[in-house]
Amino acid sequence: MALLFFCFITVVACDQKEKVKDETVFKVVKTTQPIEVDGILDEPVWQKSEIQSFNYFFDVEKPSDQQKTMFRMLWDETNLYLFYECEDQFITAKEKIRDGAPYLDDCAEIFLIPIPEPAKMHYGIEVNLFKTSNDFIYFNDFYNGEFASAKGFNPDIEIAFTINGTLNDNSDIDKGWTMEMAIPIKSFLGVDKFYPVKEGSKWKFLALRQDRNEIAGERRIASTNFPTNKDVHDPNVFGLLEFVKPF
Ligand SMILES: [Ca+2]
Ligand SMILES: [Ca+2]
Ligand SMILES: [Ca+2]
Repeated sequence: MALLFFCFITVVACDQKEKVKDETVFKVVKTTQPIEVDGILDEPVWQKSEIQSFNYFFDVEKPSDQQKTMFRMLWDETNLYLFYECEDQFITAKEKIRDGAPYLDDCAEIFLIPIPEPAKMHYGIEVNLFKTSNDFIYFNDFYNGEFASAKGFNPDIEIAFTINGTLNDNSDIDKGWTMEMAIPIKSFLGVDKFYPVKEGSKWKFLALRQDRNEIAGERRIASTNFPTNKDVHDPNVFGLLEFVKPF
């Protein structure tokens, strides 16, 4: 009986390993050069980073809703660095209060689980073009099957953006915007004990963008780097990233 049980466990473990092996892994390259967080992609190391585009859209109602986003990420001993390049014909921002609703604006977002499996929690950071951040720890099943967000999570994120166009003025057609962020690794202190930020560690993540194109109302389009079922907080739709050494 004991042997049977052992075999069963082995098969399950092998299955899970296969799953992990088949998954696309987004490589996050280590930078040995300082990154100036200014919204400009001129550090040579960014050219060595992998690029993911956000090809999975939802709530698209017209062709102009489907706007392109390119996403890059780097790491060093102190920070995770993120870079979003967003094409955008209508650049908008409203929310100015931290932990409010910047996700109803043009907004760059990242959800992170500091282990390579879908836990029932993730860190979320969502930033609009007023540098307003909604940052939280999301619990999928906190109480009676309901989620809850711990919004008291307020990491000291460095944020910079550029705008090629006009903010909150739809009388013209804009080109787009960029956002560069440095998220301190110490924000994950304690929870990173299993897979600390170092070469070879893998984390689950989802990178996304909200795209608001109208000044009035709350209509917006979302796009992600991995396919989702519209529930972007479902950890089962997250993909994998791996921290790798400098090229
Ligand atoms: Ca820069
Ligand atoms: Ca917060
Ligand atoms: Ca927009």
